[in-house]
Amino acid sequence: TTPAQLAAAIPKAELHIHIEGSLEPELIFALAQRNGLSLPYPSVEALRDAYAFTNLQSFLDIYYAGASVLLHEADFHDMAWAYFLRAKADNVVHTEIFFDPQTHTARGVPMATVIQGLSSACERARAELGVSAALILCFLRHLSEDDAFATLEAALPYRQHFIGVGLDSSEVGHPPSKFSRVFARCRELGFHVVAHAGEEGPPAYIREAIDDLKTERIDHGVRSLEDPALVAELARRRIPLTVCPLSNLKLCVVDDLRQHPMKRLLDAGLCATVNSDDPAYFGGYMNANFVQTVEALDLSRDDVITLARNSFEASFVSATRRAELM
Ligand code: ES4
Ligand code: ZN
Repeated sequence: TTPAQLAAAIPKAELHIHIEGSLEPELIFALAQRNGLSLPYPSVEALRDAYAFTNLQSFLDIYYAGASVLLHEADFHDMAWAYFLRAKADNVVHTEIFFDPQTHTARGVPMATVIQGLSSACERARAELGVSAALILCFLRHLSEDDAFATLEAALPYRQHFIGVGLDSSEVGHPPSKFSRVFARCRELGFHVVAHAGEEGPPAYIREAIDDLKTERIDHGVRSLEDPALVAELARRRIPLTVCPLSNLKLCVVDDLRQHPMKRLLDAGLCATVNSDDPAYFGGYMNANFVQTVEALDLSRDDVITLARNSFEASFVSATRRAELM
């Protein structure tokens, strides 16, 4: 077995996937038709041709536009189910899924519609595919902390349907400390806490996420390498990084996968993991990310095993499910 073949075959967990980022252009068009909406693109091909990003914001603009076709519970369910079929095909056995309720509630979609549609798909994935899945509610960091508090309030009647909270959207100019109070409340409530940091933002944002928000993982975190003391602390405390190689390539965080920092992160002793982020937009699901990274960086079989083991170590799976998986 080559390292790339092992990467594809090995059971793994996915910990950084935005479910709205799994919406393929074909499904965007099908849902638009089902819901009687018109799109500002004439065809699936024209929409896909618009997926040429230069940075995070240029991606987010089109990602939020794509999500606007989601109106009904069945739309959220169908989107997540399509992702679970892809995950299963890539030997993902456990997944922790981000969703962005504010993107939908701002358009008048009820919180119940969003959460019940996604949650029923998670239950179905476990029953029909043997894939365990949990939801992580993300606050949009370009909006206010008051808006995040209102979102938390609206979601609390459904609290049994999500295990944690995260922080995503436009990073630069919106440091983690903007959300200190709402994250403190979420920790009190017993939610797991994670945050995007150090994707485009500086290492200081990673420090704020761990010190101020007390996050249990960092989403992306690739810019940690600019601060050796920070790397040492992340390694010592085993704070995982959920890294997304094809995302970094498509958003021009790296020019070429051969320059991707994954090998340096592993060599620094960090608990780094491979994830797809927004697979419909960035050119591939879990195994596309894993295999292309292994090939570009000439990773070894041991590196592959470390990455798969890290994905379970970094996950929030229950002790009983962990025993089944590891
Ligand atoms: C995202 Cl790649 C990325 N970064 C920040 N926020 C996001 N939301 C969806 N994808
Ligand atoms: Zn992300």
